[in-house]
This record gives sequence, structure tokens and C-alpha cells, in this order.
Amino acid sequence: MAESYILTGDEVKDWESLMFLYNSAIKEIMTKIEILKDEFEYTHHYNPIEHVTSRLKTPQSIVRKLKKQGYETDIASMHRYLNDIAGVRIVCSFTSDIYRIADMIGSQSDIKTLLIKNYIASPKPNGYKSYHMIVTVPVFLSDRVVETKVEIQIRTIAQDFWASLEHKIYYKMEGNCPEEIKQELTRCAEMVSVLDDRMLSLNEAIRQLSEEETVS
Ligand code: 0O2
Repeated sequence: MAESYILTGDEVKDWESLMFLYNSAIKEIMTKIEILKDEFEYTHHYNPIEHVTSRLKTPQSIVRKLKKQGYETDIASMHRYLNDIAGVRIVCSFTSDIYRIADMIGSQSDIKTLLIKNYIASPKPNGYKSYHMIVTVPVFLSDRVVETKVEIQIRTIAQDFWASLEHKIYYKMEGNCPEEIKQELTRCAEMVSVLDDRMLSLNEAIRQLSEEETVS
């Protein structure tokens, strides 16, 4: 795992098999999202999804998180306690799209939703807004099916812009960020919320106008 952790031959095999599973789970989720996106475009002539990214958590980040939460830094703990080794992020245009996308994913019969963290309805004190779902998706291997955990984060473009910057300059500094920068980031998060609300209203107004044009 990290530089200071030497894995035995068996542990390397376990690590590789786990990473293979998480990577396969990401592929399953990405395919589902791709299909939903195509279907939405086909039936509604509208695409709520701007872009989708995925990542496997790095060994350094896995060790850091396990230590922070007080767990052993071994492969069994990481599999048991970490929910976000496989991560998929869906970035959409408007706040109203977030719940629509979450419902479409959560209602698929082979997906089990284990946990929802709704930081849209209850933003974090720093202003972080995003909708997190921890789900399991079945990964079909040659001899068995493994339900594998994936964290899906859904947020608007503006929320994603804020979170990416905040992650870079603060989140990874583990709290050692100067107070004035923290406050400025929180003020920026408030501006992001206002911007999202105004863009949503604007979109509604445009939609109504085009409906009226179609009727007349
Ligand atoms: P990285 O580098 O993205 O992997 P849980 O996973 O539910 O057991 P946790 O980690 O408290 O416990 O869950 P939470 O709050 O849902 O956070 C999971 C991920 O959401 C984080 O992963 C970040 O990617 C993102 N996140 C959460 N809070 C913030 C925040 O305040 N700012 C930003 N920019 N991102 C946040 P990692 O492991 O922290 O990081």
C-alpha cells in the first residue's frame, strides 16, 4: 500500500483482487449511467448529465483515511470500513437534476442503496454541497457474484467547481488552513448556492417560454 507498508505475496494478491473488483464495479456503474443518459436524451431530448468521472482511491488516501478513523491499516479493514474505494462522480447542470439522477440510479433493481448523505439538503459547515450515495452493484465473476460498494457523488457544475478547489487547497491539508481562507471559501460556497438557484430559475423561465411558443 503506502511506501512504509510492505505487503506479503498473499497480501499483494488480495490487494490486486480487491482492486479488480472495485474497478469492475466502477465499470458497471459507468455503463448504467451511460445508458440512462442516452435514454434520457432519446425520450426527453434533454441531457441532465454534464459529465461523469470515476476513480479508484489511492493507497495513500486509503491509509490516511483508515488511520484518521482509528482502524488498522490492512486490507481487511479497508474492505470492511471504507465506502469510497470505488468512486463515481456525476456532474449535472441544475440542482433539480441531482434528485432525478439519484432516483433513476437508486431504483434499479440490482443496485442496493446502503447509505445516503444528502449534503445538498444539509450542507457541511464549510459550505460543501453534494449528494452522496453508497451503493452496491453486483459484479459477475466466472464462479460467483460479488456485491461491491461504490460511492456515487452527484453535484452541479458550480458545486463541483467549488469542491475541486476546496479539496485542493484545504481538504487535503487536514484542517491546517488559515482562518481567512476558510471563511472566504465558505462565502464562495454561498455564492455558488445563489448562482445555482438563479440558473435553475432562468432555466425554468426558458422552459416555460418554449412551452408557450409550442402551444401558440
Ligand atoms: P478523496 O480524495 O476524494 O478520496 P464515509 O466514506 O461515508 O465512510 P466520509 O469520508 O466522512 O465517510 O464520507 P463523506 O463525508 O461522504 O466524504 C466522502 C468524500 O466526499 C470525500 O472523500 C471527498 O471526496 C468528498 N467530501 C466530503 N466532504 C468534503 C468537503 O468538505 N470538501 C470537499 N472538497 N470534498 C468533500 P475523501 O476520502 O475525503 O477524499
